[in-house]
This record gives sequence, C-alpha cells and structure tokens, in this order.
Amino acid sequence: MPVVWSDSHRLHEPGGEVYVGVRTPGTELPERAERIRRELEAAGASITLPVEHSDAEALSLHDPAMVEYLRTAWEAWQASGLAEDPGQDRVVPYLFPHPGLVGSHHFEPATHMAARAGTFCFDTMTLIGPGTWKAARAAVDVALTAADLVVAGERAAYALCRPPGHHVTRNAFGGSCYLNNAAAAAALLRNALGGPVALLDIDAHHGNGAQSIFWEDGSVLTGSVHVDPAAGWFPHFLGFVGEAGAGDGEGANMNLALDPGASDHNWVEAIERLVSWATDGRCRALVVALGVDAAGSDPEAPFGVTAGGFAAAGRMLAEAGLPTVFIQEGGYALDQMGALVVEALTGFESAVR
Ligand code: Q9C
Ligand code: ZN
Repeated sequence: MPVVWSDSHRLHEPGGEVYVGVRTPGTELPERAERIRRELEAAGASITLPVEHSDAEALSLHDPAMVEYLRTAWEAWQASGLAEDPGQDRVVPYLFPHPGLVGSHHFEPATHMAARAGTFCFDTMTLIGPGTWKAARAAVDVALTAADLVVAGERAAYALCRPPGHHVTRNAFGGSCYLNNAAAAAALLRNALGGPVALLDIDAHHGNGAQSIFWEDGSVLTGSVHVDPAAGWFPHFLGFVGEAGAGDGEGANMNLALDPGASDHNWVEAIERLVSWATDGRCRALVVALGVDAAGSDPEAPFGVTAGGFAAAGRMLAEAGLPTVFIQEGGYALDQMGALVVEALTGFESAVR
C-alpha cells in the first residue's frame, strides 16, 4: 500500500515533556518516524509525499481559536520574554481554565502568555517549539493525502503522521498531539463516500479526541481499544466502557478497556469486536488510528502484545473488507516500533481478498 510521509515532521522537536512538574526527555521523538520509514522501505514500501490541502479541508473539525493559538504560540512565547525569564525554551502551560475555576459560562481570554498556554492545552507534557505548528499542519496533509488515495480507489493507504493526533478534541490538545489527523481523515472519507465510516483506534491509550469530536455525530462511528483508565493510565478521565455517544451519535462510540498485561489474544479479540461493530453499522470505509504502543516492549503502556499480535490485528482489520486508511499514532519502543508497523500493514495486505 502507499506510504505517505513528510520531512516536515522533523521540524517538531518537543524538547521533552513536563511530567509532575519535572522536565523529562519525553518519548515522542523525531527518531520514531525515521525508524518507521526505514523499516517500511526495507520491506519494499514506496514513499509518497503529501498534497497540500486547504485549511478549510484540514482544520474544520477544530475551534478556529485553538488553531490560531497553535499557529502563533511559539512566536508569542518568544515575544513574551518567558524564554529568558524564568528561562523556558518551550511553550509550557501554567494555569488552566478548569471548569471549577471558570464555571460553564464564557470566560475572558487571558492576555498573559503563560496563562494563554493553558487555554487550549489540557496537560503539561505537550510542549510547543519553533517547528511544532508546521509539523502538525503537515501531518494533517499526510493523513488527508492517504484518505484521498483510498477515495481514488486504493484498497488501503498508510499515513506516517508525526506528531500524532488522537488525543485532540475540537478545542483542546494534549497527550503529545496537536491536531487530530485521524479525525480529519475520517471526515474526508465520510464526506467523499456519503455514508457512515468508522474510526477504530488501536493505540494503547484511549482515542478521546475522536470520541469527543464525533460524540453527537452518527456518521462517524468511533471505537477504541485501550488500557483501562481506571487502572491508572492516560487519559485517566475518559475511555470508560459506558461512554457511548449522545444525540445523533447515541450508540456510535464503543470503548473496550483492557486490563494492564493484556495479551495478543485479549487485544486481537477486542479488535475483532470493533471490526464487526463497524461492519454491522454498514460503514463504507475504515480509518485505523494505528498506535503500536500496545507492544510488550513499549515504555508508555502496560500491554503484552507481540509482533504476531500486530500481524493478527492487521489481518482482522482486513476482514472488514473496507477501504482502509491507517494513521500513525503512538508507539515509543524505538528499536521495535518500525517492525511492528510493518507487521500490522503486511498482516493486513496478506488478508485482503
Ligand atoms: N511519560 C500517545 O500515545 N504518558 N500519547 C504520561 C509520563 C502519557 C500517549 C506518562 C502517554 C500519552 C499519542
Ligand atoms: Zn498511545
């Protein structure tokens, strides 16, 4: 299948993440995408560059105020002097408009940059540097280009997106994500094919972004298999089994939360449930938010999935028999993650009928 890739991902160097107030080296590194590309090329894949899409096509799922913030946050941080005093070379939030602080009514936009930094970001580990906007915007073009290829008749395409996107809602970003690449691809497919599509998220963390964006929308079914947030895992507050959507989207969200330690069998069985749910829903296309952090070797999640599990997952996803767009999300075991992506994609191709 075609692999869509952009060199622009290299512009995003998060420079670490702030976890419990401590700046750690972080795990969402440029090297991740380079490793995946290298393994795919070794397996014979050919690389396609993205086609630039308009902001209307790429960003319409997000609050224009969040988009404008992301576009300008780095320059505003530089202009604010915070890089010199107190000396912080990335945009890091300081205060958040917590509902318990501002209530549910309109609140005034903050003027101080340190407070603006918390307006649209929901955590302290998703830092903004000089190239973050360009890289995140290019990642959406990568996702949309893969979706275009499928609309044009490819059975499947893979978008090697970086930074990832699946934690981003309409108006808030975090979890090492800035713009929701997979949600944009799903909306493009839904618009082009004129019927329901499914976005299935197999990253080890809950796909809270698409769940939220399509919460009241029955035209994009959102399903996610992930580590149980109740067991103490990101995003902690969401990803519970009872979350099912509302209004027009009632019943159009499915969360499958697995215990830490879940095996190939547990994980692939959950993916099978998501796939039959999507086909029962008469979906016309599939977007797979493909994180590979369910791997036993991954430092950011507690599952025990093996290379064989990723191949089996790929085969299971092909069983849906639908045009399929794979979007890269998480996966942090640098030495293994490229091979795991290859396992999932070749597993898929081996089962296409
Ligand atoms: N390092 C994605 O996979 N981990 N995001 C926090 C401190 C959060 C994962 C623990 C993991 C977020 C795209
Ligand atoms: Zn993840």
